Amino acid sequence: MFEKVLVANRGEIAVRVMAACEELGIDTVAVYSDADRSAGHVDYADEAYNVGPAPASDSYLDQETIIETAQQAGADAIHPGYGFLAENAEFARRVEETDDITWVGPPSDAMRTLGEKTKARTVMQEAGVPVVPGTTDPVEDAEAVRELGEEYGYPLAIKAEGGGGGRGMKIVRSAEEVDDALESAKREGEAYFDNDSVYVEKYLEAPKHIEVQIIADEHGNVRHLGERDCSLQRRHQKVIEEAPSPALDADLRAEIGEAARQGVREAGYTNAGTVEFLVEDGEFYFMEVNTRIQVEHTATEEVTGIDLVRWQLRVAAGEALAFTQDEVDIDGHAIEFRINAENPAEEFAPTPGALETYDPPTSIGVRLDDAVTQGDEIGGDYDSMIAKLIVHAEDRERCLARSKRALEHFDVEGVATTIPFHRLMLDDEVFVSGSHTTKYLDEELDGAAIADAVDRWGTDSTAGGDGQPRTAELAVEVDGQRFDVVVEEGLTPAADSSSGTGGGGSAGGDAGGGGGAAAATAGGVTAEMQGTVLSVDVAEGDDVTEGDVICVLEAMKMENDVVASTSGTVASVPVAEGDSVDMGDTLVVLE
Ligand code: MV4
Repeated sequence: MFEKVLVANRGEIAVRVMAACEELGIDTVAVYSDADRSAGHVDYADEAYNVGPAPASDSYLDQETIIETAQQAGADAIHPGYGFLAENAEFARRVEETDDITWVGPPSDAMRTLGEKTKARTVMQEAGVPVVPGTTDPVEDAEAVRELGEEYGYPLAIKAEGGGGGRGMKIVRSAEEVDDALESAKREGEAYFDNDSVYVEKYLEAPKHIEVQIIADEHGNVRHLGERDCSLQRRHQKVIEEAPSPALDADLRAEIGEAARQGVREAGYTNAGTVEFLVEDGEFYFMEVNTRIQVEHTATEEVTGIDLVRWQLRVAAGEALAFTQDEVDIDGHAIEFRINAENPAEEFAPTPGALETYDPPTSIGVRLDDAVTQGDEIGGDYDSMIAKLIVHAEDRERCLARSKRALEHFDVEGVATTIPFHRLMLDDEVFVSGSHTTKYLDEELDGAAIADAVDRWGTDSTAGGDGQPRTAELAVEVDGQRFDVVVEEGLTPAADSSSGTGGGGSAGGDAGGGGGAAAATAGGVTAEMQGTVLSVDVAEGDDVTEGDVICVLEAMKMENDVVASTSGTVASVPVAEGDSVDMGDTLVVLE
């Protein structure tokens, strides 16, 4: 097994990979950009190296620097995560050719073949996998496309050879549209993928997106780990993924899994990968292969109990898969929700900002993959993902109920998130029935319902931003019963410094005034409850201004900032860090 792995990525996937390394006893190396000096993945790693400025092209995509960093750190393998360099066959080849460093991924040759869509179609066809009716050779001119239109009927899809993720795909509904569509598909292919070669498929109007998880070793063993249903997409961005698909029966499931297995075997594939299919009217058609670990691999892990990233590392190190196909069992149902810093009411526009509150749900059946903590900034340099919430239960119905519970208890403030959208989906008849197709979000769901969901469940900064007064919550007790009341902001008493969450209190910088664990007025600042002095932030002779933190007191398992309620000079500090204090003890004397 490897001794030290460099993870060429950031965010939750970098942490996920490092977690697998840690359990295997492998040391971890992070790389980071100038924008990520204090990012979660840097914190998690055993060592970390700056690989350049914030733009990904100057850091996370800098192949040479990353390989040099691995050599400098003495790493014996590189794991690319997803995105960035993960599907770059050229980078994979460079790593393969570097002495003493192993590529944790498929062979670069297999990546190259499967990355070219007509080659991938050919490989699949040779393995007996059904592909969408169409060409396996590039089409040269409009006349050839029109002939295919005669043969298969319209609509057709013209797709760029290097394409994927919806880029470079044009739909043609009649012979008259062929010339323009062909030209524009070629133009996009050239612009995005440096390849103006295109091919043609029959266009399916409303398919489901079903993808099969594969893992293969270097000893000829290929296993599939069942499918995921990723039909809920917005402009080719997945938002919710689930395993297994609510739309497949046992026969189709077995058939599609077996097809995926045969297909990647034919391609000489090893490591983890995903075979994507379109499913319509009980038929399935190969679409493309993703030669990486995917964002939504977690849903498969939850239902199979198989640690996919651990197996990526083990097969890359030459180990054989230790389970047979028969031993892969699908246990219950799992749904992954992408929690992004985006405003669903504004076309899902990214909303960078600080996570003023970040309090994810816990308890049975809930997994959270993230790399952030409260107070972190969600920057605009990379994707907008804050976390992945993965919910697992015995069956889909219970998984939906558990998901409602988990999302209700996911508190985020400071940025807009996709949480209100997910809560909307859990009440949405079409999604709940499992019959949604890839068209559903873009063409069928009512946009007003999304805006309503954000109004109802969004945070203050996203809900009702229409000139109405901002409100705040206040807890009151009436005859011993607790009530949460909503009051207009400005009518609230000075913010209570003890109301933060444990540990986050001092970092949150809530210096709103005295109260809570201590009272800090001119003269003696006294502790209002028994506690421990965590830090003393002033010394004799210091001038303090109203609102300055004087010391931090831990009381009732919370960190409380003791702040000055008036300005003055510190006359004496009778306590020191680590002291236990009782209620009424003087902490600081101001004059
Ligand atoms: C298709 C298709 C229908 N018929 N191909 C979109 C992304 C790209 N990777 C392939 N895509 C599609 N290819 C044929 N022949 C419909 C889509 C498609 C889609 C596929 C998966 C998930 C969401 C989608 C949304 C719109 C269109």
